[in-house]
Amino acid sequence: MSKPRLYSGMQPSADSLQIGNYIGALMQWRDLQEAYDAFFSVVDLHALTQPNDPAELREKTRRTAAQYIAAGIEPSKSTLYVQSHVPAHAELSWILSTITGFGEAGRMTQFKDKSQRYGADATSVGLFTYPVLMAADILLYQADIVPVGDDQKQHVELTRDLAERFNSRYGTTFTVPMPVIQQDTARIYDLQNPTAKMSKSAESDAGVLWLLDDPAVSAKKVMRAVTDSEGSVRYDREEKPGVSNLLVIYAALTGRQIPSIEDEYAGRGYGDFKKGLAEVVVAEFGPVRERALALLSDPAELDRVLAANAARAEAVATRTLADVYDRVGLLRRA
Ligand code: AQP
Repeated sequence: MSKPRLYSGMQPSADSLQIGNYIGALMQWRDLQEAYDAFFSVVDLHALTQPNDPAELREKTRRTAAQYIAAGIEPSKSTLYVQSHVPAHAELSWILSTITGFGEAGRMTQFKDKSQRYGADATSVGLFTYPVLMAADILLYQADIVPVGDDQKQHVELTRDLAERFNSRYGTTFTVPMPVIQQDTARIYDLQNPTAKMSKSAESDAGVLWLLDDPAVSAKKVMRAVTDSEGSVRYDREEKPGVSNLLVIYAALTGRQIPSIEDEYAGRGYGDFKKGLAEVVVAEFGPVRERALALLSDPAELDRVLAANAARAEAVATRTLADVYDRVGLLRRA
């Protein structure tokens, strides 16, 4: 029996991914790729909704793909490709935009937040239609599940609505996907501002643990992480956001339960705890960083892997798109 399908992706919006991307997404993807026919995309078309230097965007795209592989996504097992290599994404996005209500798209909270942040002049139509492109990404592959962060849940809901609308108007064409929302315990916060989500686009570098940071730099950032004056290693998201965040990172990277880590560091200061965590972080990311840098030292080979994977993705995507074109009444090219 064929495996159920999974689709997910990340934007190439920085030179390096951050540890939140790793714990919140890549670690799950790595596990899920065994049981699912998984499609993992570097969503470069989405990244165009923010200003980019063209040469840098190309480089960030390669670097993001290299980090997927370095983190354990296997291009021979999963389909790991660059979104713009498969033109059907943009094509299906257009068709779906014709069945998306203007008001419906306007209700997306991420658009409201981002457009407010950028201001009217820097807000593009592309940012407005971003969720429709995301729906196309998912529906092209007939994905059964879409692992995403909480902030993307509304976009997957829109995807489901569009799939159901299309299916009822034109006959069953799309699989209606289920979102798989990451656990709250997989959410990582900024080390310097532990009530804000750690993010690739954070204003300050000090609170972000980059996957490609030099291990000594990562260790230093852990040692300087904001904690509190209580001095006890105890999980309490409300009262002790800094220490709780460090505990979550520790637990996620070691596979241990938080109470067992609290026990280990009971009666010992934050210095010891941070030192322990710094060792865990360096042990986990040192090898990932080395693998990523090795892959990036041979861009031609990396591009070849991405091209082969894009061909696999395209074979699935063009089938869906041809069906969609037929159903909506576009005349086939003779
Ligand atoms: N802090 C985080 N904790 C847990 N998971 C996180 N993810 C991102 N930050 C954290 C997960 O990583 C994936 C990346 O998705 P994305 O690149 O499309 O954008 P994002 O969610 O907006 O991630 P960033 O790092 O904050 O990027 P920028 O700054 O470019 O917006 C998603 O699965 C997300 O849940």
